[in-house]
Amino acid sequence: MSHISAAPSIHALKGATWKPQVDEFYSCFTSKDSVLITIDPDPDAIGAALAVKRLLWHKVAAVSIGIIRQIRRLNNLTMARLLRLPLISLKSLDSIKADKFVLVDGQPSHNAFFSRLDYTAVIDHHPQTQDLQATYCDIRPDYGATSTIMTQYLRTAGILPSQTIATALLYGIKTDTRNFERHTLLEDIDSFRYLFEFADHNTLRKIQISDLSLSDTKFFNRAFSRKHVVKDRLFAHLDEVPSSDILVEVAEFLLKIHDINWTIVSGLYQGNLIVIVRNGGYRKDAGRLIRRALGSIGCAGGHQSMARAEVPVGRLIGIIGDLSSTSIERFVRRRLSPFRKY
Ligand SMILES: [Mn+2]
Repeated sequence: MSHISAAPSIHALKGATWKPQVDEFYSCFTSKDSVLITIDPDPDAIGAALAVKRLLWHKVAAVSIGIIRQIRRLNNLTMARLLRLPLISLKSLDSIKADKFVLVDGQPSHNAFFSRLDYTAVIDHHPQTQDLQATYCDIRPDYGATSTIMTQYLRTAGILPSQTIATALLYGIKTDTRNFERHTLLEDIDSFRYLFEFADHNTLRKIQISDLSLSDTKFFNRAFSRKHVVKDRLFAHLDEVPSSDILVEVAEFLLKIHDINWTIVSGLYQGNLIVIVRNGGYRKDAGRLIRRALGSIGCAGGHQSMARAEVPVGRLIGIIGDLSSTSIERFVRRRLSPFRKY
């Protein structure tokens, strides 16, 4: 449920009222410390970690950012590459050489890796799930992003963000608030507005649109050549696909066609027929459509503008006889036809 807080404190928006927190945070470290910031690398965590690294720069002997898993999301890989992010893969606890640990955008209980470290500081915006042992804790569950909190720290410390840090923080806020469509405070918008002039918007745009791999393009080819339009609905069956994500990518892309109001893209994945439905959302209900069409033979559900169904191929063969492209295409088209009466 998205909401905008009605009454942020006026001081919070001036960006300089977090001095007690920032002073206390700094007091946890000495110039001899070697500090490791650990993150589960999503954009908000990465942005926040870069800000902590910047805050501690020249204040401690060494500070680095360790990621507890490989980055898989293509947007995030693009971010790490284009911004040349100094991220270290943490393979095992034994390989870690640091005296102090900082956790941002997460809590020790979120992950087995985190839970084994003694943190000096934890800064997060998820609801607190357990008593925290860290010397310094700043948990603000009402905030849309940890990057918002860290932007306030930088401003309070009088540090202007570099282009790299501003771009990462901005992307962190955009991602976690889903462009302010999701849980958002005025503080998030204020940090966003502050970072805006420091960020590299060309790089940010490339990061945001980079969600395809070269090998995905063959499924677009398939969709273009096999598309079948019935009234304002576009159908495309793509046969075996390497993940259901590609069906979503194709369905959302084809919705760009101005007079297509529904895209219905299907494929076979791990023994299931997956059907993805997207629509313009206005006075339509993709979830209801797909439940009526396929709910009786598989699991089907969704919201107004997006829905998905999975039908085990065993059941499908029982209904249509075989798994040829033509049979499946016809089956999906018949079930989701605009002329079908329910
Ligand atoms: Mn977050």
